[in-house]
Amino acid sequence: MGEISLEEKFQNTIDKESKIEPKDWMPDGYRKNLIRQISQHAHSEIIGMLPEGNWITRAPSLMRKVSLLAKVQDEAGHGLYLYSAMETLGLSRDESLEQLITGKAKYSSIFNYPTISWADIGAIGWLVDGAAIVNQVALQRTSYGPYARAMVKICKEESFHQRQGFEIMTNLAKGTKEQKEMAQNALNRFWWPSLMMFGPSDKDSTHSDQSLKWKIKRMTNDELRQEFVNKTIPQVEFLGLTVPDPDLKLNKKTGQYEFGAINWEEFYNVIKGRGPCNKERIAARTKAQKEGEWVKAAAKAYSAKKINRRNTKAA
Ligand code: BYC
Repeated sequence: MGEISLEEKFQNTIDKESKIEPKDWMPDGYRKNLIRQISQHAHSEIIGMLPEGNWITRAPSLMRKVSLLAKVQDEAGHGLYLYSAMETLGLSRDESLEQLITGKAKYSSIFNYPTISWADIGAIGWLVDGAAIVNQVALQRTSYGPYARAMVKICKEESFHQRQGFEIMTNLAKGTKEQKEMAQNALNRFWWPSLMMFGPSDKDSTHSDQSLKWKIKRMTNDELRQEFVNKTIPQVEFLGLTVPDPDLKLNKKTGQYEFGAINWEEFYNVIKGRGPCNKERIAARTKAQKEGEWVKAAAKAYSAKKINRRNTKAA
């Protein structure tokens, strides 16, 4: 039997559901595609802190403030796990953050929408974290070890966020007439953007075929989107709310909810930087990076000093 190539060996490892680890040989395209996806995922986590952070000082009670603060901190933690996973592939955190503020790297479209009422915080926890979980549960089986392991921890925390958001929505939906209207209004604005989080339809997705072959992605964009709709509509009904989709219906034969056409023009506008809050989000990140520079410099100088001291002692 002849020798198999590195590429074949790599694909065999993936086909038998073993993980690829940082020091393993991998094709350049696999590395690049993973850096792209993981860094965009990390950027989404930290940009995702902005619309929610907007409500920390205005949360309606101390309990709500504490839980929102904890959620936003969790998102920062998710960013850190993901940047660490990305760094094992050779791109530094600084380079990656530079790509975020220059627009070279994307982040999730959903965070370019404003949070204009308290109900939006409920809707984000319920729908946005809900959509993120559907995707991330599948990504726990992604072929790259550090990414898969980060996902396990992230999924646990996102499930808690989703429950927290649903509880806010339940209180509002079962509250006064004005509160119910606020909940319905948030659902109206966040429903379609949540469906867009899963990316373009399968026929227009550029990376899916290769990512599925390499098991970077385990399900297609449309499969994940359908799963999210199937899971979420019974929750909408429980809340006594309605989704802004006149075409939504349950197909009794397949058990799947069929939904109306997504406005792809809106999606592409948002991911090209023309959404309602793109400029504001990048400006906030740029400011944070500039103003936080001294903290990074101080931390680096401190750790260099510690290493020096350790080396001097050892000598
Ligand atoms: N927004 O070939 P495709 C969270 C881009 S949740 C912006 O299908 P792929 C959080 C795509 O990057 C959200 N851009 O791409 C939750 C590509 O452009 P490039 C984060 C999008 O990668 C609560 C082009 O469109 N989750 O963090 O195979 C609180 C063609 O698309 C979007 C993840 O990132 C979008 N929605 O599939 C706080 C999960 N969709 O790169 C935080 C990991 C597509 O060629 N990522 N594009 O310039 C994934 O699973 C996949 O990357 C996606 C897209 C399913 C999102």
